[in-house]
Amino acid sequence: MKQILVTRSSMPSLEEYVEEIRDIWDTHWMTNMGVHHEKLKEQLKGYLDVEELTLFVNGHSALELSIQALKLSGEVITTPFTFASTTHAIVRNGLEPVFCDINETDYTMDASKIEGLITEKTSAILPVHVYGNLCDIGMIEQIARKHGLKVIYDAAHAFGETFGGKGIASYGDVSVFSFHATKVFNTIEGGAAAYRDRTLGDVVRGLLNFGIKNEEVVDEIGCNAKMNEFAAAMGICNLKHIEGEIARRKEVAEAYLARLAGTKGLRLPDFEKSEKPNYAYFPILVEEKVFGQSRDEIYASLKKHGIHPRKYFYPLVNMFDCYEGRFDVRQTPIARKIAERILCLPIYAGLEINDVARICGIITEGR
Ligand code: T4K
Repeated sequence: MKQILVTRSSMPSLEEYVEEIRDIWDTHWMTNMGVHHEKLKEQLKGYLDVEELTLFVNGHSALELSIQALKLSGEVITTPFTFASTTHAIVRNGLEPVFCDINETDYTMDASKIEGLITEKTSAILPVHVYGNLCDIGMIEQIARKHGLKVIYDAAHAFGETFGGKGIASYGDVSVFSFHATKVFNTIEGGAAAYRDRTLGDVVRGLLNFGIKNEEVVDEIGCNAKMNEFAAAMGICNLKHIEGEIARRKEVAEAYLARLAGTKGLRLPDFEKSEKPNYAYFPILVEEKVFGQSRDEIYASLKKHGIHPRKYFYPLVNMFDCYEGRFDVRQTPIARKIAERILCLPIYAGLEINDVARICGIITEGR
């Protein structure tokens, strides 16, 4: 049986990639900020519309080291409706995550609930532009200014998006992207961070190479989080095709919307709310009583047909086994409700429209 996974990495042609990496066989320079690394960085600065960008081995390291560089203390207000990385990055920095509930409509942090969670220990807010849905940037920035808090946006899902006509990473103190194989734009594994304060960028660039300043000076306790040349070369190739990638994803998203629109009990994503949507995910919210089937029943019937959607993000981070006894999931009731009802359908550039039709048929006829 043909298997359709939630996503499938976009790749350039083999010839294109080989051409891009050919010179590495002459130079033998494979990592540590080589020419491909620098070339990709410059290209991405243009595409993401940011003045400064630092590349990383993955999005998680970008998040973890940016938090370290900000020298935060105490508590960080964040969302439980996210990938493990967001919270782990806070905890691995010795900080305490404080979970804010999310909006019913776009699943981002409910900015109206942030102030109620601020204590004298709060040092930052770490919201997520989940599925590429942008957070309430205006309100978050206003609260941060009023209370003297740092803002780190987890923009892992928001590659290429804009707000107010500016690149999404123009907001907050830091914005972090993921270039993992499953993302709209990939460097196999990879990530990046953009900073408001240039000096913060300098600190992070030190941290991602063990804190080595020069051959004789090591002035930070860093680690190794450098993007290598093969990853950067993949990024250079993929960036050439990014407009086609997003256009094709748009076709897939529109095919889903056309077939599922008006289905009672299913809430579909609203791409029109974004200035420049990237169609990273296609989450549907299932209201069992109205639709006639639960999220888990749809998940199971699709699986029977070789289709593998994902329950991003169930369980919530504040329900993870590794955090057992530490958080109370009842404090984020909306997030809990959404996590029990959400299902991300397959979406990627190579997904055929007749497969989208088949997926929609299984969903709607299964009731
Ligand atoms: N913040 C947020 C909000 C994030 O969502 C993420 C990552 C991060 C931070 C951290 O960024 P990174 O450090 O990862 O750069 C996947 C990804 O591994 C992860 O990057 C992503 N979020 C998360 C939402 O999804 P899994 O555990 O679902 O991956 P996996 O291996 O089950 O793959 C999912 C599907 O992707 C497969 O069924 C098929 C396809 N796939 C996968 C791989 C590995 C490919 O087509 N090619 C591949 O090479 O986490």
